[in-house]
Amino acid sequence: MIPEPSAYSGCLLGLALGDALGAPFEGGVLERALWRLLGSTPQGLPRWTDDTRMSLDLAESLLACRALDPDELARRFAASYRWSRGYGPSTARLLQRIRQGEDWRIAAKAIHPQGSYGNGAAMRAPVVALHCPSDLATLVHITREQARVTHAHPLGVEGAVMIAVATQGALQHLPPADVISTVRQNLQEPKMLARVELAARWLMGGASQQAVIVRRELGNGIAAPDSCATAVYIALSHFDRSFEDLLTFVRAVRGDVDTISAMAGAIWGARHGVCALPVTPIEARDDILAMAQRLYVQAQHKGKV
Ligand code: R7I
Ligand code: MG
Ligand code: MG
Repeated sequence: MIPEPSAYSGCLLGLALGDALGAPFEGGVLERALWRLLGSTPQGLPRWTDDTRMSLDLAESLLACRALDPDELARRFAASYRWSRGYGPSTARLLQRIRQGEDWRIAAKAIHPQGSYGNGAAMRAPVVALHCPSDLATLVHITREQARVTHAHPLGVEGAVMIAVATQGALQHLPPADVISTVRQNLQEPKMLARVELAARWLMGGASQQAVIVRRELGNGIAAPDSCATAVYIALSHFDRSFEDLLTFVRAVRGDVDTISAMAGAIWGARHGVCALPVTPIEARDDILAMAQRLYVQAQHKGKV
């Protein structure tokens, strides 16, 4: 089943809103001070960060190539890189190397021998679910391939799988228990499994956890194992609450607020659709909505052939 166009807009705008509205709260005192200088467009709108930039790059690449082309994607990521978007340190170095002509297969393992386990491949993974909204096996395959371009470490790849599968479940209106169980079935890394299993137990138990417990048990850092299960839990446990409540909760969890809000916001937006999101203006809001509709048209066309 191809979801409604509104789910597409909700997912991509939920990601960008989470990113732009979460970015002022990311990290410690220094990061926040820097974002006070960088965090507005010339028109005074909240700016988004690397999370949304890489998601739009992935969307543009999938639309242009009609499939995943890792070489084209690597070139696009590198061309879009701007330090002022707050990229992770290893990803910033990697993209500069690709821009200088290095093959991404070599660059991706030059900084960390197994590749990065940051959450940078997971934060853009909702776009893969929009490209592939109903076929789970293909979703997992494409998600892994797009992750390896910048985050070859098994934990970086598996974080992306977690977010893509959760987004597809939300697009398909699966109940939270089914979403988390499908996520669980597609993981192998013990570190990821342990956190998803805990999140599943919390969701089945029904009682909401406090932010301080979520931070301690599921994490709030920039490594994929410290933020992906956190985002999935927050999204699913807020399905019957508002998007604003979700953002407030992520702020209380602290840490990588832009990315946890972006990932949770995409899953929540996929489930509830664009009309449930705040009308807050952010950088390039209309372009994001137009991109979501192009992804919808492509998925609808693919579904018919
Ligand atoms: O994953 P990435 O692109 O982005 C992470 C965060 C997001 O919150 C963005 O919003 C942005 O704020 O940054 O960033 P990477 O630089 O690939 O990974 C993040 C960090 O994880 C690295 O800078 C390292 O400190 C650490 N890291 C590793 N450390 C040791 N060994 C990632 N992989 C390794 C590793 O293999
Ligand atoms: Mg960011
Ligand atoms: Mg971040």
